[in-house]
Parts: sequence; structure tokens; C-alpha cells
Amino acid sequence: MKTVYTCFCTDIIHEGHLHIIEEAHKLGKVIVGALSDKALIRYNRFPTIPFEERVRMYKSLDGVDEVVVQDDMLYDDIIDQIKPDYVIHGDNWKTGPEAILRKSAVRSLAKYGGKLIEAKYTTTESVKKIDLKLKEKLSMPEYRRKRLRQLVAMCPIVKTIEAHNGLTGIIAEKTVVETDGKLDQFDAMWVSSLCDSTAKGKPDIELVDFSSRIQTLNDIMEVTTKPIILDGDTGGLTEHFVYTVRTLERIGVSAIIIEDKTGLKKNSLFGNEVVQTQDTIEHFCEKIREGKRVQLTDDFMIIARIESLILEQGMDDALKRAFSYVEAGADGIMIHSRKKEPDEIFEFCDKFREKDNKTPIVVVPTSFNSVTEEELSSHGVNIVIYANQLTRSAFPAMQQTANEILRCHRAKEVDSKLMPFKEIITLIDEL
Ligand code: SPV
Ligand code: MG
Repeated sequence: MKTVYTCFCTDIIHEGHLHIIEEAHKLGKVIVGALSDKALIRYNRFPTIPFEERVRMYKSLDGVDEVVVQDDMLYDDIIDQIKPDYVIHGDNWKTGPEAILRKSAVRSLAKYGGKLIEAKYTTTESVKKIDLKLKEKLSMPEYRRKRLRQLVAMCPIVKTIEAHNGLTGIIAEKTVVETDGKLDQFDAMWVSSLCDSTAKGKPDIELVDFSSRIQTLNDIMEVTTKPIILDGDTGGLTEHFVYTVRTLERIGVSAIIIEDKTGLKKNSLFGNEVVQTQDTIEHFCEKIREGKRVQLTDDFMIIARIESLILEQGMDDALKRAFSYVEAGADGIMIHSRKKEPDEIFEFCDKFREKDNKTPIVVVPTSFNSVTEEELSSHGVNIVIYANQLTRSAFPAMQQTANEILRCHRAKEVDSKLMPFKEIITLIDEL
């Protein structure tokens, strides 16, 4: 009997999947590959049901003879392993990022003469509706909130990019690239105080009030599903912070990072060039403890940010604070540095990991930007935040365009550098 292989990564079975199984069943024994969470999250939608449940669901389908695990998004390993006579897939993977998956299937089948069958992709209204519903489900607070913890458990390093409005949120949500023969995308978003303030033309001194920050979060959440880490500055007064935690938790933010500074906060990239005061360990621990006390779910994370290296207080102070903050209940530690090289970050991580191998470590490599994700991960870092690069790339482009229109007294000269609006709006979903 011939064998037919198809890979599923869906949380809901619709007529399109049933059609694939029907076609496969006509050809022989049907083996369905269940794509692992780890592989799935690199190129597709985040799962809303656990892997084991997906496997059970695929197994229960009429016409499915066997379910196996596909651990890599590329088909090479699984095809080498089971050598099916046929691989069947919808014909929607010929273009776009998924074309590399198709390529991997074609290349592996060619090794022994296996055949690729491409069934017409089902695009009925009901399939579109199911797709949209799945996406909407992920944007619900209860799914989004817990996703950061899930990602930390699943990924070697959680890749986080700054977003400060709907459009940058969409870029964070939808950018998928082919890199090193695989597809990749960002895992989470950072709502930076610096970029949120800058977008409003204001300095980064906790001037943009919480209602306005919430509005930014709302704009982003409206059009995205990925988890959000909020830059909470100092967290403000402890008496206010407890209410902030409740609000963020309710709307589905995954984590707040608060920094151990007090008084008029200035951006860390200024370091000691401006007056900045570090909070006492006791007072900051109390803020963390209070935040944890009022939390209603197990999902939300309070991450403590240590400014000792920024303020040149030394490694011992940074480590002492880290252990104290974890003791007070912090769900993660962010260690920041203004140095060009990552050495002090590595030293901190290595020393911290000698005593604590589970509390997530977060870093923001703005100054030490030559460091790779792999290097950070090898020193025990769990979350990397690209904190301001979108703002810094958009600003000079907009400034140049404004200059050129003024110089030329018309817009013709700039046009070739601009994206047609027709293209921009392809990013924007219509209901
Ligand atoms: C931010 O993005 O607002 C931050 C990170 O707090 S940094 O600007 O590096 O201090
Ligand atoms: Mg900030």
C-alpha cells in the first residue's frame, strides 16, 4: 500500500483540511505530521491548544491512519525518515515565505522519486471566517497574557521588537523573513517609554501619563496578537503601581518591566551624564512584593530592571539587587548596560546563572549591538529586546522626505523612495 504524508499545524479542522485528507485517502495510507509548537511559532500562528490536543484531534479524523511529530518546519528530516510515496499540500505555498517549505519537500522527495501533490487551496467564506476567528482568539487577553511565559519555556531566546502604535505593531506582528534557510519572525512586542514618548514628541521622563500609555497599548492590541512587554519606567508610587498591575493584567499585557530608579527618571542611555537616583533595595523590593500580591492570574510577569551598571555602581551591586529582587517575587530580571561591548552583560549573566538557573533574564542590546541572539542565549539570556530601532529608522526617512519636498517645491523627487499606499494597506486587515 502506498503512503501519503501531509503536515498540519492547525487548531481547527475545516473543510480545506478534510479535502486534503480525502484526496490523500484515495492514494493510500494517510500519515499526518503534527507540527511541533517550537517549529510552528517560528513561521505560523501561535497555537491556542496544546500540542497533545492537536495530535488527538488529528488522530480522531476519518481517513487518518497515523499521526507523527514533525519537529522542523522544513520537510527534509521527516521525509527522509518516513519516505512517503506522496506528500500532499494545498497549492497556496508556491509563493511567499512558505515557498521554502515547498522547496524542502520537493528536494527531499526527489532523492528517492517520491511525488508532490498539490490540492487546490480551499478559500471559501467559511474557511476565511475560521481563519479570522482563530486569529481573533489569539488577541483575547487570556491567550495573549500567558503567551510570554509559554514562549520563554519554548524558545532559546524570545525576540522582542519595539512597537509604539498600530502600524509598528503590525510590522512586529507580520514581518516574516527567510533566514539561514528557515522562516523567522518576532515573538513579542516592547512598548518602550522612550519610543512611546518620542512618538508623542515628549521627553522620556515619565511625562506621558498612564492613560496615554494605555491608549498606545490599546492601539497596538487592536491590530495584533503577539504578547506585550510594557516598559513601566519606575512603576511610580507603590500605592499606584498595584492598580497599574491590575489594569495591565486585565487588558492582556504579559509583563511589565520596572526599573530601580526613583525621583525624576531619565532615559538610561544618558547614564551618569544626567542626575539619576537609584532606588534602595528595600523600597524596590516592597514595590515588587506589592505588585505580586495584587496579581490575579499566574500569567502576568513583573520583571525587575537593574540600573547598577548604567549608574556605575558595580557588578556586585547589580548581582546583590538581582538576587534580592527575585527573592521579593520578581518573575524576571532585566540587566541594562551602556557599554559598546557585551562583556559586563555576559559577566552578570554568568554570575547570576551560577546561583539561579531559572529566573528569566532580559537584555536590551542597543549599545552593545554587535552581540548575536545565539551568544546571548549561550549566556543564559531568555528575552532580547530591540528597543528603539523602528523609531530610529522611520525618523530619518521622514525627515529626509520633508527636506526634499521643501527643496524641490514638489513631491515628484521623493516618490521613488516611497512605498505606494496600495502596498501599505495590504498589511491592514479588513473584517
Ligand atoms: C526604553 O526603550 O524606553 C528603555 C530602554 O527603557 S532604554 O532606552 O535603553 O533605556
Ligand atoms: Mg524606558
